[in-house]
Amino acid sequence: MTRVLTFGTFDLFHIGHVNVLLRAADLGDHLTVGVSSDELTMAKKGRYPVYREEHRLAIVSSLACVDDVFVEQSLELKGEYIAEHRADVLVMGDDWKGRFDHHREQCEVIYLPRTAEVSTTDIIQSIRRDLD
Ligand code: C2G
Repeated sequence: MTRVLTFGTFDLFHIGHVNVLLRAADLGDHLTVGVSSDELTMAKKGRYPVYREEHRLAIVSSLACVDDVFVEQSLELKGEYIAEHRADVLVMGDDWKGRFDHHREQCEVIYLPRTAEVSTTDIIQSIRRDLD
């Protein structure tokens, strides 16, 4: 059984999130998703997510392609998370390309291309524009 692990904030859940999770699930038999905590998202992106942590976890865990979820507290704990969840494959979006290569000692590391022309930031901006 091949166990896949991936990470993300998954705020304002959109088609780019669906695509990466379906592709990650296709790489193995079991998919675990580390959903970034509100505080980690603030540290990564400089703003709190629109949807709070419990809601983002509930959305991601409700997907048929996702077997397990947990809260990702820090980018620096990847090695511990890989070991804890016995991951054979770590999947990341290619905006993180190269960043987690040192985990190749522990498991396979695959960067998947992002879906073009959709992002949480663009959705927030377009709602703001429409309200103005
Ligand atoms: N994504 C995508 N295409 C988009 C937008 C997002 O493929 N248009 C992917 C990202 O590459 C990532 C996942 O969707 O794999 C979640 O994206 P974010 O919520 O932006 O999360 P991110 O900041 O990449 O979190 O440990 C690392 C992080 O927590 C990764």
